Amino acid sequence: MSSRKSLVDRVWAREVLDSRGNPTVEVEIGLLDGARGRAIVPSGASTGAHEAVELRDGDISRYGGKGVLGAVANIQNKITPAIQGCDASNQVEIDRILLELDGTTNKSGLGANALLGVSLATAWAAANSENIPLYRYLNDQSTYVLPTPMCNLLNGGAHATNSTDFQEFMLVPVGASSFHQGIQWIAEIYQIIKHILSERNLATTVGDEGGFAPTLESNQAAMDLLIEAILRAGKKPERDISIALDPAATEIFSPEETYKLSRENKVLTGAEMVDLWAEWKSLYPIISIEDGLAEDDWSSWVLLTERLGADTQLVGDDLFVTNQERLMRGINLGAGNAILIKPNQIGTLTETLGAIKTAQQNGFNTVLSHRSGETEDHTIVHLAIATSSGQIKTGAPARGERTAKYNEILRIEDTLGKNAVYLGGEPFQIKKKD
Ligand code: 2PG
Ligand code: MG
Repeated sequence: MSSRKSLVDRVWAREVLDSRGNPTVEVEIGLLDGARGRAIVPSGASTGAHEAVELRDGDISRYGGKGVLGAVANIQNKITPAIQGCDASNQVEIDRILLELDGTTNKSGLGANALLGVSLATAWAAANSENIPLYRYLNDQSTYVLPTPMCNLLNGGAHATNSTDFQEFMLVPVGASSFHQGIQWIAEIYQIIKHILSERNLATTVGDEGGFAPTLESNQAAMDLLIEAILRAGKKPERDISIALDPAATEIFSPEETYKLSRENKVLTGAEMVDLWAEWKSLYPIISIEDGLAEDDWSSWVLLTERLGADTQLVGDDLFVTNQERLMRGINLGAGNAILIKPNQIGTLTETLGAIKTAQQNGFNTVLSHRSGETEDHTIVHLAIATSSGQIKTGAPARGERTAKYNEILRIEDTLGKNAVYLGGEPFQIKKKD
């Protein structure tokens, strides 16, 4: 609803800290009616080469070069004058202005971190101006699907040194009857894993996303540990809890176009990686594999989709980078059947919602996702609920920046009561091609 009151009055931009202790961009937008909206931009470690550019200062005298004062200055000096007086409830127009000001395809002009902070803070301000939650502002309906969580219990790869080659070993409470029951199951298993690790004299320290990061003898040992913990919790693998993986295979892809599993002293071709996933799928209740192959290894992705795509969710993260053009390429080639949605990979809310829509129209599943460097910002929860994505990936059921998301879903579940729907494993089902 457009009214004079929702015109942008003031913009504040500042440098704040993320969960890794690195600086990041926070933006607040104040409207003429006094409503305010705030957003903080997250940051990845295993970033894809095709992501929009995150502007860092590179001045090594501050934060080891990771400062974001340049992005903040771009907001203050270039973006603010251009959006002051614009209608915050016209998100498409605000984002169009941002893209025009940036003037590049990869957002290197002003920085995707500058653009996204403004874009999301605008949406929050507009929702707050109407006094409704963001998910309802974006999509007003009577019932909402709460996302089934993919919870990261064991961290490896770029998120924890001296652990597994593969980055994320996640559990999905597919058999729970509500979100709160699902998160309870996962939190209980989290404590059980800690207990098992202590029994074996393994480290109980955690990685970037709050999951444990023990030094295990092989990648497969992490799978066995998950199964043991599920069973000790009195739950049935597959019926109650399934496994989702994000090996982040781009990180182990070498210039020779092979995959290096350092932990096991193995080097695999793309086809051999596909064999490995097929073997794991036959041994474990795997419901979803994200980035099982590298970001530009399209032919192996097609092979994997042919082999496992009928009954396994194959999620493109680095492959698609929330980018509609790359997503369309995957849809046309038959590479993957789902997309990970990270707003900071693309830079504006309008483009993020566009990627979700394109995916949904083409029968691809959508998973809203955090980054490994996170904050208390919980915008992704609202995006997952507004778009009926049905899935969210937001780390361990521990550490404040991860629980900020889970707790927001718990709050919304409580508020919606009977109008909140939890679909368990259903959103992971693969849509049949006609
Ligand atoms: C991923 C993410 C989030 P990062 O690979 O999916 O889990 O990691 O933010 O480091 O890219
Ligand atoms: Mg990933």
